[in-house]
Amino acid sequence: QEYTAVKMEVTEWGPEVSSEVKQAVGGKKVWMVAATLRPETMYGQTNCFVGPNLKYGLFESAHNELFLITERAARNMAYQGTFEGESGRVVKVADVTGSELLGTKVAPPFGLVKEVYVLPMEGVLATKGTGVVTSVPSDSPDDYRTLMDLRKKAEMYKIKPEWAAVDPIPVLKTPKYGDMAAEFLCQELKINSQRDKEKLAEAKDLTYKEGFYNGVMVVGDFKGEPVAEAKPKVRQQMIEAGLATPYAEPESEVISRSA
Ligand code: ZZB
Repeated sequence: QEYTAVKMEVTEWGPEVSSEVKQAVGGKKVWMVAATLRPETMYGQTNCFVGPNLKYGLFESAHNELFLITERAARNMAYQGTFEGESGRVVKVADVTGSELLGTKVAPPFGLVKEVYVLPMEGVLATKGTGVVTSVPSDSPDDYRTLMDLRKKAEMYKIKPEWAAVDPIPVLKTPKYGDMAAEFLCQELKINSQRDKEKLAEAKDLTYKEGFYNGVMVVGDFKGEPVAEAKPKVRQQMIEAGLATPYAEPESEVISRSA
């Protein structure tokens, strides 16, 4: 699976981030890096998700910068030429848990909203991507449902309501689902919680297919173009801007995950 790893610069730490982490960072630039299969939807980022119970680290990357991702992802990237230096070399400068990161502000690359907050998502898998997920609630049913859950029970999820205040942003339109596919399918399939895994998987599949085959961009440099054509172009622009990097998962893990 070839993902696009999108780099979201940390612009302000949340209230729970430890002084150890801040000290380890010093003045370095820190990127929270999210793996996505939908680079063309990055205009519609409204927040960033982490698993509150997952363990993350800050890892030395290129140009004296740090990547905030899972250790597993750092090991993979170290063999894919993402970091500077010898292949396979991983240097962790600090540990951080997902719950500590809530309320941290990041700058989503190509996002129409320039600064968004880190929020918790229950189903983030430690075994996929970087463990950091960028949220596009217009076109990802998981993201839409999670954002609505968080808005309903902000206190229970230990977030401030204003962190979840950005509404879904239309990015592309399709004949079947309009320009808010995720909301449409969550209503159509009566998906009432982020824990409704089976229906969410079905909604995700439908959204992927309809968007890819019948979607037309409604924002960005490729507005008016089919999604399938815009997808590689947006990806290339992000990579050239230094705001994304290709990321692949090892074959063995892909197989064991779907088995
Ligand atoms: C932005 C985005 C916009 C995504 C969208 C999807 C959609 P897949 O297909 O199963 O490989 N993701 C990435 N890492 C994780 C993780 N560790 N745990 C849970 N979810 C994760 O899934 C790839 C997608 O799952 C990624 O693409 C990411 O969300 C999420 F409009 O990034 B995506 C219809 C889907 N639309």
